[in-house]
Amino acid sequence: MKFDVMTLFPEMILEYCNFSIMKRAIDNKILDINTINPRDYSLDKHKKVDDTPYGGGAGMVLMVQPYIDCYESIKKAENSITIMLSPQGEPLNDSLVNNLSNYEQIILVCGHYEGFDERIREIIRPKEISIGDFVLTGGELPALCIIDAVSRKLEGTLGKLESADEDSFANGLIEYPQYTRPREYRGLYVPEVLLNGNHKEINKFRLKESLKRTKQKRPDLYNLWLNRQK
Ligand code: 4GX
Repeated sequence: MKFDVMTLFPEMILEYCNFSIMKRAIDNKILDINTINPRDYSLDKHKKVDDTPYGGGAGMVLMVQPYIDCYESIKKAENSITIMLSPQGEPLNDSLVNNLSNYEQIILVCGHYEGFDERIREIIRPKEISIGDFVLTGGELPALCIIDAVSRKLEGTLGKLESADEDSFANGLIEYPQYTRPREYRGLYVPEVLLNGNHKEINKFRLKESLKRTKQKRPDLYNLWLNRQK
């Protein structure tokens, strides 16, 4: 899968992807991360990419020309989608991440400052996605959230030991508590059931703990789970 990220700060994207599981997936050719900088497409003699808003007001607006020329320079695969990161977008969740993992190419458009000249949206017609109801300074962190969450769904990204079918949202519940050595620490013990090798009992314990936590911490997810059991 290929990600093309349009950003004024390509190092933010590339640096994150240079570690841990992301780096391994890139080295193994499961992932290809490419950045394109709209500033390189500015026709202005000072390479300007933003300007003051028509009608007045605070802040700057990203200019249509550098963004459109940059966008049009990207080679589009047959099965590609363009996403703009924005607080007005569709909320990101596990099912949207699963849908995105079926594309061959994802183009991510990151903004900064007050936002884009509206004509950028009109011409590109991107899908808009939000990572939550709060305001960031730029679209790079949300773009990385999408890259990271989608990448771990791809075959071969996670090892057997980090399987994605066993994570929180595979069954719609919050994760059960986990323990490793030592058996006792400051008087706190690992639950006995995890030590006896009875996997039927262990699975029963883990499901019970997942349900208890989900009911308490995320009643919205708990109700969805209950309805799915019917
Ligand atoms: N989930 N931001 C984008 C610039 C901007 C403003 C308006 C388009 C339209 C965010 C979020 C988020 C801050 C990223 C504003 N771009 N993005 N940026 N929450 O807060 O996705």
